[in-house]
Amino acid sequence: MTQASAPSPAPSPAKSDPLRANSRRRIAEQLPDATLIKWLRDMFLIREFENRTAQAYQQAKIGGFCHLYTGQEAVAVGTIKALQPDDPIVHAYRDHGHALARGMDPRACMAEMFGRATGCAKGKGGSMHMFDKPHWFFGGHGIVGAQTPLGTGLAFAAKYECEVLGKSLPNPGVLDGQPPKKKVALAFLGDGALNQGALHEAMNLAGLYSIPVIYIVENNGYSMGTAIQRGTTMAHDLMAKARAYGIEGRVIDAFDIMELYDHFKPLVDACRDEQRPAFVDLKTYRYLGHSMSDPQKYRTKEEVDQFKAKDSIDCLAAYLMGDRIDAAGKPALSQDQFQEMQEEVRALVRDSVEFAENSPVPDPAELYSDVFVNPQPNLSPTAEYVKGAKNPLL
Ligand SMILES: Cc1ncc(C[n+]2csc(CCOP(=O)(O)OP(=O)(O)O)c2C)c(N)n1
Ligand SMILES: [Mg+2]
Repeated sequence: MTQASAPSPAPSPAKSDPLRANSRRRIAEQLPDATLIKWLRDMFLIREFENRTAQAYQQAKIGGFCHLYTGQEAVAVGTIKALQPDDPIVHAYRDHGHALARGMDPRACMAEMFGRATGCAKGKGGSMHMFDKPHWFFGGHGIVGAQTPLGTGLAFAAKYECEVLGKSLPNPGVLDGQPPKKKVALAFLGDGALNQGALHEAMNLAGLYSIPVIYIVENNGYSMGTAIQRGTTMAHDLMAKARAYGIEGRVIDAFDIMELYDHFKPLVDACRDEQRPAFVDLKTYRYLGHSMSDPQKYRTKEEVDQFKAKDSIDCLAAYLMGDRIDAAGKPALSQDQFQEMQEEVRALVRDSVEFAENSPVPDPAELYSDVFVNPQPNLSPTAEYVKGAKNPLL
């Protein structure tokens, strides 16, 4: 069988790069200790949350599909911290980390996985459907690539509010009632979504109408068990796909959160300012299987270990406790402070599990609420909508 794309090597761990030193120097100058310490804490929260999720899954307390984010934490934290709090975000199904990085209460996130009424989607979505409107987090989507047109639509809506409605109405914010302003939407996708038609239709419109959406490819090298170069053309130069739609972007090493932020933040600012799209190929890696059941025959333990040696959390912790020192030689973070941080996070995650366990399951009457198609109108609180009397869309 022939392949159209040039052969591309298996994913390789980030090489030491002189540019990284420049990134660190810029970030060190721009950002205070407290900000970097918060990044570390947020990445550690995701790691710990996923550990406890795995445990609860093995104990059959969580059911359904469940995909852990362990290893990719720097992507969610480093990109989302570059946003304004009301910039919209959409994601695929490996979404717990993004929800937490965006500020979702860990209790609501864990309870959702436990299928409890206190979950962020009232326990009806589960692991793949985290949703948090106050934080402008619009899912959590299970169909590969399906979220990318939604992200494009959210960006289009924000641009339309700002450029069209904003000129004619005094306070027209449709989604939040706030005066419109320039926004950027993030549409996260996996490398496996690169070949979905939905993505290409969305990118075409984004290029055509200059829509301020950033397509973030979390390129962890695999789509389930298929290595990227086996299933995707131009795997060695994904930017070619964006260039075809007139969209600019860049490749960023996403193992080092400081380097990621250093390159990503200016891109967000430019897309906001110029109201235009972008596309980024973020090199990352997942440490665990695709989902909870994955024998991982498609890769070796040595390959995984090579990436673990570049762990984002270890790297930032080492920087804060070693390299980043003040004039008196004191590190930005002491061993004791790091210990305290870990204990605080562990307690928070334990609390989220207890909260989920002690929460009620959804009322059966909820079964047909908040759904588009109601096969049982007589059993549903939305019955009147279905009969047409109160349908807000008619
Ligand atoms: C349209 C569609 N096709 C197939 C699937 C089955 N599926 C679920 S996850 C997945 C792999 C996606 O990999 P990638 O986008 O790289 O994300 P990652 O799991 O690496 O985060 C596939 C094929 C699906 N959910 N939707
Ligand atoms: Mg992937």
